[in-house]
Amino acid sequence: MSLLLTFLLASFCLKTSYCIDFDPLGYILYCPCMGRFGNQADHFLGALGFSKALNRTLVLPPWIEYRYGERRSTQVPFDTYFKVEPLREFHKVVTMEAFMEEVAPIEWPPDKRVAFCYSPRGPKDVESCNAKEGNPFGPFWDTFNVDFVASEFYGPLHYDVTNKDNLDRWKGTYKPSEWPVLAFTGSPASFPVSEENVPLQKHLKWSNRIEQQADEFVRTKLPKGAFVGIHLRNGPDWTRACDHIPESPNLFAAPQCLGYRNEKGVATRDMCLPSKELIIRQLKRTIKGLSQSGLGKEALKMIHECLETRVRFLGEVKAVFVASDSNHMLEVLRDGLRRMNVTAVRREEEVSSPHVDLAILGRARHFIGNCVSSFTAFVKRERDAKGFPSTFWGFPAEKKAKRHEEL
Ligand code: GFB
Repeated sequence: MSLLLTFLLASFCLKTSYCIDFDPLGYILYCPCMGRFGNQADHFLGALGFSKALNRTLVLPPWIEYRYGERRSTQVPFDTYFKVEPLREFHKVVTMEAFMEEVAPIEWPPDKRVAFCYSPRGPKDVESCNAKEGNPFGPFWDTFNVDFVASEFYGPLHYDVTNKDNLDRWKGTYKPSEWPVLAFTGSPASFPVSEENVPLQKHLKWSNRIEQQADEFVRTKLPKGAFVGIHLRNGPDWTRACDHIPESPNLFAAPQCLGYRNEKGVATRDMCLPSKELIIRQLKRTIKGLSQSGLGKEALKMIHECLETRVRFLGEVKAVFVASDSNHMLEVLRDGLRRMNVTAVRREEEVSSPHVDLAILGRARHFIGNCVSSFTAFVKRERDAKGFPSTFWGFPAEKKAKRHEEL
């Protein structure tokens, strides 16, 4: 048996560009089945923290995308957008494609594929995770020809592995020798990302392809000088979501500015859906502030870092880069900023590649985002990790006197 295993391991090393060592401590697999990119990224950081705490290899799932006019989700390999190696410096990871090809035939054969969920999902009379019921659940597992033979309900265990008792129970209940693979129906993580997992963002590095596209845009489409990046989340789904602000004081990603316990206040309409007047006022104030701040210690540190990260920090602010899911407000912005000699620019092909927008926002001299949006949260975390500044629309609330003064 051990001879056979040695032979198999050796052949994997020959077949792939890197060796896949089986992890005797087991694997964690999950479907990032909730929301779009921002939500999935929050969940990813949680899953990474969870896997690290259980000391199991995290299988990097593809990103799930929803294309206009298509009934089934599309699965995009993890490494299309992010490098795998920097994650390896933090924890054991393997892409789902490699896992299914190299590891699953041995560690997770078809008759051992059990779906994990907290409690039964779907039809009440069936005690099952129904892991493949609906979109994106079915298409996700179908991409890898996975069917499940049974369900395992792990409740009342939960994902908070900072709780030692809970962590010990995960380890004790699901020993790697009996359960080499824990395959979760959804992400083993909370939304929004829990406070302790926020810093894990520093291990997520854009793939070369995304970096190149972002660099190319900054180089060829933005005027020479520094730029401010802004995120305008204002499509119809968002407008509807913002209607829930009065009864949801910490809606979606809002803890990123309000704190996880609302220490810094409650969400407001201005934060969720800022008016064009507020956007112009805040932008003018920000740009003015940047032009007045000399090259202090902080700026010098940034310039030093920009040599590595290719951030456009030097010189006067000449442009505002606008990322939006719907209305970029270019004319309004150009009009409002004309006297400051600042223009507003967007990417035309952005709908198909929001990731390039995110990477560009990560390179700005300053970023203003939407505190409630998890799309903004991705940029904010990336910039925090690099020590770059970010602020949010309508937060902290403007003082009335200040607002009138600037009209
Ligand atoms: O990323 P996401 O979960 O952020 O979902 P929120 C919003 C999606 O809209 C992104 C597109 O993944 C993009 O596909 N999008 C948003 C953008 N902003 C931009 C942008 O600036 N540029 C480009 N190119 N695309 C929440 C959802 O969105 O909205 C919730 O996750 C719910 O599940 C709620 O649907 C209403 O946190 O902003």
